[in-house]
Parts: sequence; C-alpha cells; structure tokens
Amino acid sequence: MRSKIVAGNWKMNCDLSETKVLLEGLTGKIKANNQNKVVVAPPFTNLHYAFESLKNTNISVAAQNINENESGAHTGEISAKMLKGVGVEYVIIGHSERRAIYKESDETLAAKTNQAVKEDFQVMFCVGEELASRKAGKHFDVVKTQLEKGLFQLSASEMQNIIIAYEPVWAIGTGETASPEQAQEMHAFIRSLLAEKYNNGVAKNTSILYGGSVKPNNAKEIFGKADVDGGLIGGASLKAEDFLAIIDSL
Ligand code: G2H
Repeated sequence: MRSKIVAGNWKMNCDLSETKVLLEGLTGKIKANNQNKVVVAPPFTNLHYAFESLKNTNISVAAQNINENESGAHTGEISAKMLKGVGVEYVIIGHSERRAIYKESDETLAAKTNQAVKEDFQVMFCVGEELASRKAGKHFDVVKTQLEKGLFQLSASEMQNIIIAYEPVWAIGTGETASPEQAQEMHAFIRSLLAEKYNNGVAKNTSILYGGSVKPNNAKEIFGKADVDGGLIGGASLKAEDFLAIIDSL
C-alpha cells in the first residue's frame, strides 16, 4: 500500500556507540501525530541493537544490502533469512554505490530482490542515472532499463513489497539536488512504467521516494510534489535534528 516514508541510509557510518547516540536522539522525538513511516538503515553490525532499542517505537529497521543467494559458501556475506532473524523489515537494494563501486549488475539486483521478496521484506529498490546520461538526455532510458532488468521480473502481487527510490547519481552526497520538477517528472515516468508493465493499481499503490542530498532546507519542496512519497536520506540522516526536521517536512 502506498505510504509516505522517510528512510535514513547511514551507509558505512556509525559504530555501536555512535548508533546508540543517534537512536537516542530519535527515540520519542517523532511527533505523536506523525502518520508517515520512518525507517533507519544502520550498518549490519548494529541492526540487532537497533531493532531491540526501537522495538516499542514507530521507527523500523532496514539493511543496506543482502546477498542474492539463500545460504552457503559466500564468505563475508549476509542472507535475507539472517536479516529477518534480527528483526529487519526493510532492505535497500541497488543503491548506486553498490552498482558503481561493487559492480552489482542488474541481474544480481534482480536475484537480490527475489530473495528479499521471498523473505517478505519491504524492498527499497534504487534507480537513477549518472550525470553523463542526464546531459545526453538518456535519463529516462537508463531508469527504464534498471527497472525492467532488476525489478520487473516480479509479479503484480509481489510488487506490494516494493518501494522505489529515485536517486540521480549526480545528486548523491554532492550537495546538488534534482529540482522538485525534475524529481516529479521522473517519479511520474516511473509510475507510468508501472501502469504499463502491471496495472493502474500497482502504479497508484507503489511508494516512490526521492534520494540525493535531501536536507532540512529542501525537503519540503521536494516532498510537496504529487508523485514524491518521501525520501531516502543519506548524510542528513546522521544528525538526529536534521533527520527529525526532514520527517517533519513530509
Ligand atoms: C543518496 C542518499 C541516500 P545523500 O545516496 O541514499 O545520500 O542524501 O547523502 O545524497
């Protein structure tokens, strides 16, 4: 079901003691009338702690990645089932840093998504073009291909587990943001692809988040657009007061 969501992607930041401080800064501080979903994605090592300390709050826990295999000889990797076991409800798949630095292909991302859906996670599936593609006017093609190859193997009913995050790579951690109009244009395009591939129900019910240098001073304007259902927040999720201000902007 389409919901409004603010999710914090902590990336490779916060050891256990920093995690405690950041979560203490959030716990009990979200306004009682908040109707939106709030999610935090700490590093793997702190997921169990985060789940235990957030158990009786309205904040859910996400993992930043999973392995595409069910189990076995994959030294250093973490499976969907293991994450389920420590109370994780959401996973981020296909973040551009995973695509670019760790060379995760569309096929790998499709396999990861399948594993996550099998374990009934809510998946935040990231798409987004690099600057060169935007400049060449190829941004719609890039996003379409990423969706077709990594996500559209799912059935319409499996799409209930999917949240899409549009994160233009040129706006990630750079201080640049897509303009609210650019975000809206891409989100509407993604929704039209969902309608074409599945049906209007899937298009209408899928949450589409924007990510890329969302800050307290620009969140409201971006979240104000009709097809923007919230944000995936990196840098600004590492300071409790900034993250709370962004939650308040939705
Ligand atoms: C995009 C975003 C969070 P930031 O990566 O996924 O990070 O808000 O720091 O640009």
